[in-house]
Amino acid sequence: MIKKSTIITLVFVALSIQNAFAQVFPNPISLSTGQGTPGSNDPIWLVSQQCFSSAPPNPTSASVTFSPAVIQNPYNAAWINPSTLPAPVNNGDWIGFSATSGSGDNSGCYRYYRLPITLPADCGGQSVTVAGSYVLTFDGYVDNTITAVYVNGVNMGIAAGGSFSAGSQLTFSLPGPWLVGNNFIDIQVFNGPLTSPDPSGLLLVASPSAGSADSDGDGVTNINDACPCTAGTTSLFLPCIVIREPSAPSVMTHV
Ligand SMILES: [Ca+2]
Ligand SMILES: [Ca+2]
Ligand SMILES: [Ca+2]
Repeated sequence: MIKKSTIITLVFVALSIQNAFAQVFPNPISLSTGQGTPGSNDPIWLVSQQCFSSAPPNPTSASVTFSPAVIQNPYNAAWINPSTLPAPVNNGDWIGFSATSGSGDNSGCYRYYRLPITLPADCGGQSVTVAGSYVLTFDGYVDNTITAVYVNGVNMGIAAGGSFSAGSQLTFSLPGPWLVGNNFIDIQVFNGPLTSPDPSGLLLVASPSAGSADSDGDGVTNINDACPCTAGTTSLFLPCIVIREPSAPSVMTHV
């Protein structure tokens, strides 16, 4: 006969494991656009169904509705080849409103690309709601221009820029404001010029220029850290899963 205390212990262990899985901060590499088969829906990125001709509303407004972004098939030949980016950020691809947005999409208008992410309560011992405790730094390649970036509806005030060729990326950092639980990163993209249709797309990856940022202080920089907010070695129950394409060389460290 199983003792009541044993059952309680087993339930506690089960809840702890579930809790541990709920407390994983995403490694920045796992957030790249276009991680999937060309022509299929992006597994994590969404795009607004509307292309706003002027004064786009706040992306959290009810008037903005989203559907899955689509991995370009093929991407426009003038755009940077995503596989030429340095490992480990060569795991992404171009996305758009349809599989052929790279050939032509509405132009003279603004679309939002949205990344929903779920965040635990604290990063490296500091509340995630404290600005700068968890920082994501991205490189955005775009046709034609990134015009604004929002975190949970707050405009980050990032100067517009970026383009689609090698070296023309817009690099930007997002220090928050993060919430415990569900968060939204929204990238506002303007597609020009004023002819329609015209190629449009977005390739967003973690920026290698984030350099030495190390949120949990364990000596492994965030971009190479499978658990960027958990210092020390992994235990059996810590789900420090490296999400990578099978073909990509593994450089992340489980610490
Ligand atoms: Ca264009
Ligand atoms: Ca680290
Ligand atoms: Ca770590």
